[in-house]
Amino acid sequence: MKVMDFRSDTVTLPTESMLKEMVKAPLGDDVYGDDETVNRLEALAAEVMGKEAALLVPSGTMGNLIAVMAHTIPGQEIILEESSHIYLYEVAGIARVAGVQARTLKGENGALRVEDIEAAIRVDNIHFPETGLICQENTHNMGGGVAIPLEKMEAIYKLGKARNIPLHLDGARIFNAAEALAVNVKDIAQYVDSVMFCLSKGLCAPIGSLLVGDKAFIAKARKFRKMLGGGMRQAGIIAAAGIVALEEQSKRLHEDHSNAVLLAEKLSEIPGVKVDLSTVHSNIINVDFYDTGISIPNLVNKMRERGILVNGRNNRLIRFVTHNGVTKYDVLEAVEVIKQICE
Ligand code: TLP
Repeated sequence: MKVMDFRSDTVTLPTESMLKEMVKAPLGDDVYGDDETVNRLEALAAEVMGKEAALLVPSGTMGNLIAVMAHTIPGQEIILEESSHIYLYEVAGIARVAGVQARTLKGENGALRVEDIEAAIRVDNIHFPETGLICQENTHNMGGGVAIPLEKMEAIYKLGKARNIPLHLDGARIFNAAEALAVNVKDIAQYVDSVMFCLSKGLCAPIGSLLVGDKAFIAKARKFRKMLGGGMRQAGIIAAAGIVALEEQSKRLHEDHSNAVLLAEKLSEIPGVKVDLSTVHSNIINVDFYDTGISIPNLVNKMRERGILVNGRNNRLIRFVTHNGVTKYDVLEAVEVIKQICE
């Protein structure tokens, strides 16, 4: 049976050119700084994001955790959107490992409001922790892949700078955000001190994320990476795929975005199925199946039996993610099958 996997863009397989580059990559021990290919990827990542330096880490989760550790001291409080990945899906690493307290704020489709952040910043009081960091996410995963506009990020940046609070961006899908906003990734990254972005999602690399920031921040981050066991040896094997991800795969994301629009439009024609088309900005869509009267676990199983893999979000939403492994024809075929399931 043909399988159409809409669970995540993390399921993408390395491309032919990645596999070729991995085999011939010059390698060395990266803990000594000797891996030429890792050094090349880190230099490229810093340049692309307009920052001084970069660090290759095994996963987005580790990159975010290291960023929080490098920006804060234990006992501080950090501001996050209440459905952000760092808060919901990273096993409370910020609490257990970084030792900070989360102050969550309700966003609008994932976007934090600058007024809410201003009100949440702690004042000097013997009872209060200090606010140590403001985190944002762009595109916003739980918000349905929405791209947060630059003006909002700029306003938050100005507030952070005025109050001397650093800013971190979970930019796991920053290239999708740049595509959706029709800007360069640098234009987004300029409004934060550090960005974590993933090579292993829509960009198709098998493993790896990067953390970018200024030199002093990355030097601190490098030490925390070692502490967490993320110091890798001949990591050029994965960095080689990462270079291809940045150079080639970042240019094809518009295909995933148009497939997401097609999928959203076609699914919303099925009776009982709803998609807020105004939130379909990138490659993630949240689809509301509540009015079909079929439970989400049941729908997910029925789709699986017919070769369509998806993840349920809650008791009404299923998330669909488009990526290099699904074509326009897969989208149309999947819609036909889902129509039959919902009838
Ligand atoms: N997201 C995964 C799952 O963990 C939910 C997915 O399939 O979308 N930030 C954001 C915004 C993410 O979506 C993810 C992964 C991460 C960070 C963590 O990256 P990894 O999986 O590399 O640790």
